Amino acid sequence: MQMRLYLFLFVFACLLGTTHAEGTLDLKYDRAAEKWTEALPVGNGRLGAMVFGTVDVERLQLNEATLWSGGPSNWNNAQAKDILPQVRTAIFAGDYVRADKLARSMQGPYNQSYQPLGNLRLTFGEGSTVEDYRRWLDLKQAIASVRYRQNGATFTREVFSSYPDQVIVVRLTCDQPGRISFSASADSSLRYAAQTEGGDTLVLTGKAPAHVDPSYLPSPHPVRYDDSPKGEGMRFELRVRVLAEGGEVHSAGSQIQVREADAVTLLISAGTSFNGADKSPALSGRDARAESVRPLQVAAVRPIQDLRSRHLADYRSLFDRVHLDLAGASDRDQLPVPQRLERFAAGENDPGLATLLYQYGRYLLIASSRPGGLPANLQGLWNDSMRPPWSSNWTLNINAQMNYWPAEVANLAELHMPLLDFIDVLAAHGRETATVNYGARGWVAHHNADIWGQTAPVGGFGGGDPVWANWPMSSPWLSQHLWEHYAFGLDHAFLRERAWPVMKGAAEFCLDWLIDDGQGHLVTVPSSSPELKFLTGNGERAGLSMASTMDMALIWDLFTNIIEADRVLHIDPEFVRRVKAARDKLYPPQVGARGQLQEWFRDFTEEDEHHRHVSHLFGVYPGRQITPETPELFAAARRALEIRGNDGTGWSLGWKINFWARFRNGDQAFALIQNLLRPVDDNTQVSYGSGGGVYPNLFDAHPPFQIDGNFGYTAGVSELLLQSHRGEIDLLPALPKQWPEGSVRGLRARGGFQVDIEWKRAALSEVTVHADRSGVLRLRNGSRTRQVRMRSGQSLRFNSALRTLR
Ligand code: FUC
Repeated sequence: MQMRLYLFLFVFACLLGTTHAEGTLDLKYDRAAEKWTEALPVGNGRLGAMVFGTVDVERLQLNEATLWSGGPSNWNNAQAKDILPQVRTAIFAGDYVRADKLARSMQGPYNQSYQPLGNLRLTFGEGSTVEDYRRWLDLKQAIASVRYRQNGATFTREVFSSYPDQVIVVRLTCDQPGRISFSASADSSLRYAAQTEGGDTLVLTGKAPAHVDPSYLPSPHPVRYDDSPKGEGMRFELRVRVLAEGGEVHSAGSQIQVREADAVTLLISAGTSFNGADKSPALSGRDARAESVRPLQVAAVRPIQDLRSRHLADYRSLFDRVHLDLAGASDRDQLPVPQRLERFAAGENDPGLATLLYQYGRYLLIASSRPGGLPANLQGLWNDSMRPPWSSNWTLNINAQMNYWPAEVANLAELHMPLLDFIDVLAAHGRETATVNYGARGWVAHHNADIWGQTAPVGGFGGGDPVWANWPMSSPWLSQHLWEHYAFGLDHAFLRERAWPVMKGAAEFCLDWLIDDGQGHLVTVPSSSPELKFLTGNGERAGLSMASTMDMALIWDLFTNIIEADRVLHIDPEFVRRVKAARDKLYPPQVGARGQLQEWFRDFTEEDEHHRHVSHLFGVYPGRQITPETPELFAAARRALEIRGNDGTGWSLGWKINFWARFRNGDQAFALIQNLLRPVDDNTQVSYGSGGGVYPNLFDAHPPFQIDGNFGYTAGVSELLLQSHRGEIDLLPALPKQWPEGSVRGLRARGGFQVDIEWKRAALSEVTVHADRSGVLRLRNGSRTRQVRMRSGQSLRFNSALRTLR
């Protein structure tokens, strides 16, 4: 058995041409994908493909980030303003069940759904037996490859999605001339027509539905097209140009056929009529055809080597910034991912797998979030369903934010911009919602957002449970992202021009939303702790009460960031005075009977003590209200986390890694990492309880697939190695004992620093800090501290005692 394993490893290593001393960052497989969660993702922030790697019929399942159902609409609900006082009265009277019932009438319509673009299929025909089949995704190059031998020839397929050229490139080669023959076709689950153009190009045109109901809503007609002349619906076009070297290319019906070529390049381009959140994609949309033709024309005249080198230069300029090495490479690097997952689940340590998943999070952010585009949605960019789980939208009570936790610390700050741009859309729409629904100033957004910038509570006018649908706290949470972008990079112009107006708008809403509880505290009413119910005095379940711990923590965070921003900007002293006064009166965090940080303003019993949401710990992470400097609350928060337990959905496990990092407990964090890396077979059924893990392609499993857990993990591992939320750079605050040796290069810390850390025998051995801005560097390692003034552009090296090295 052992012999066979080593032989297998050797063959695998030779086939991929890698020496194991170097280590790889490849996701490897020895068979084609059968299920979608085995296929490998590529993306350039806008165009995505899932590559199956099947020998006979290759399938690329395609996405374009702007392809959504619906169009702009009015989701605000003026009736909400009249109901609000009634809800408040019920809550002050302790009638929480009635408050829940009333709040349903404050809702608006459900949001729209992200749509799949289509499939490109390359039919090679049945050949003879396949030998030495390999498939892998190389994270160092962002290229998905397939290689196999058939009839004495070796065939290779490579797929990448190029950001500079805005096309997906498929390159087919063979070590023998004239051996590549196939036919190419395209299809879609949306309404479409396929044809060919010029003998070498597939063209698929279509229109998206005017409305798609969310996946969780039972509905007799969930997908609705509008065929009337002025009917809503986004137009789209997919084009595939087939460029062969040698052989013949011609069209046959709606297919392109290639005969006996030496090599072939396929260029995939797509466009939609999306023209911004406020314009009807049907009536005042962009020209989807022009959008898909333009990049194709330019790319088609570039030699394949140029397409490839332009892609690599762009990708590496982002990916190469962070290098993580957890005890070097091992033989396991050569194993297919499913085997590695099984062994890890059986208790074998595999630091290379932890590294692979870490860098996969960075890879996925580069592939799904690029400046000028939309932010990574619940599935990043990759979706094959017209009714994807939770509409594949932006869920704002944890999920969309978690997607961006690694952006700053893992040195991909410009990839944060799509979220920050999207927040501008929500801030504009949310101003209207605040006025119409609540008669409040500033801007508000609720639990769900879609490409149209939905800001009202969803729920279909009463169908959604207020414990999730009516949560109105997105504006303070999203504002944290603007502040963090500043805190890491110290770009003053950004703070003044972009961040401040949005943060101020969020604070204006909070100031209007907070009311006096009659005992000198400011409280939010109604208020929920997403998405957990509590038991009322008479044993009923309710979701709404007042001053949930998360609401207060979010508002504290926003107000604190406003106060700190003011120290730099000094532009609105009167407003900041109001914010300060309000912060002092916020209902404070409470400690409950179990010694735990309370989740609600009273020590209610939770409906489920192991619930996936851990909202009351926002102040620990991603907030910074609860730290070792607040020892009682810190201990109570840790107790609350212990009560929640170590299981949960994928994203819940990801969040808990970050919490344990902040609690400086690497071993607990590692226990969560073990759970997060649990192999999940193709379980597409929604599970709200335990059962998170990863699929064979390392996509995070809620289940079903949801990408936030991937990003939460990458943020969490960064947080184990470096923290900077307490005004100092804390080195190795929570190193798991399973990673005694290692190094990380290129992590970013607040204050404009980049940090390289090396450790041996579980202790710091050396650290190098590079200052992107002039300022005071405060370093901490355990109880050791060091303070030095640094100039912009300067690098300093320190030893384990934090003494400067020459
Ligand atoms: C929230 C979570 C669910 C899921 C969904 C997208 O509703 O409670 O677990 O992540 O968002």
